[in-house]
Amino acid sequence: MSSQQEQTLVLVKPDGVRRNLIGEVLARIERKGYVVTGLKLVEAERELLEKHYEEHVGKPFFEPLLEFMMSGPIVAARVEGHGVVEGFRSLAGATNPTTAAPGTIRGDLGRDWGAKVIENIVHGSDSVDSAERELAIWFG
Ligand code: RTP
Ligand code: MG
Repeated sequence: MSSQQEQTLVLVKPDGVRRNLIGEVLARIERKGYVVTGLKLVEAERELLEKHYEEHVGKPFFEPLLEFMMSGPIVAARVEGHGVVEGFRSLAGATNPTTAAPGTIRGDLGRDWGAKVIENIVHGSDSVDSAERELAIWFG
């Protein structure tokens, strides 16, 4: 990684993969000018997801969230660029796709399907520290 570059973890969640949105998500990242420096398709195991979502252990949506994240393959991407952590969160939009702003991934491509947990196509690390922790989990 070049000096002062920043990295983030982006996941295309199982709903995004099922809806054939891998290319759309990666295209938006690339059109913005960020660089994909790692990419893989993963069937995530519970143990990995419990680490990834450790901040949500004990919340009512934790079990449905894990079930959702184990419901199909996930695309994990390491994405690089100055300010990319905040920048990708901005591209992704708000957590709830019903109210996420149009122009964002979740706002343009997501909706409420009546699932037990919010299905919102992508994950992006929420801080530089989270990114470092999560990249270690998904990319070792
Ligand atoms: P993410 O971590 O996946 O990038 O999403 P986020 O920061 O916008 O949202 P966060 O609060 O970290 O929640 C993680 C994921 O859990 C699901 N969720 N469902 N009330 C609910 O049904 C609920 N709350 C959260 C979403 O999939 C959310 O992205
Ligand atoms: Mg989060």
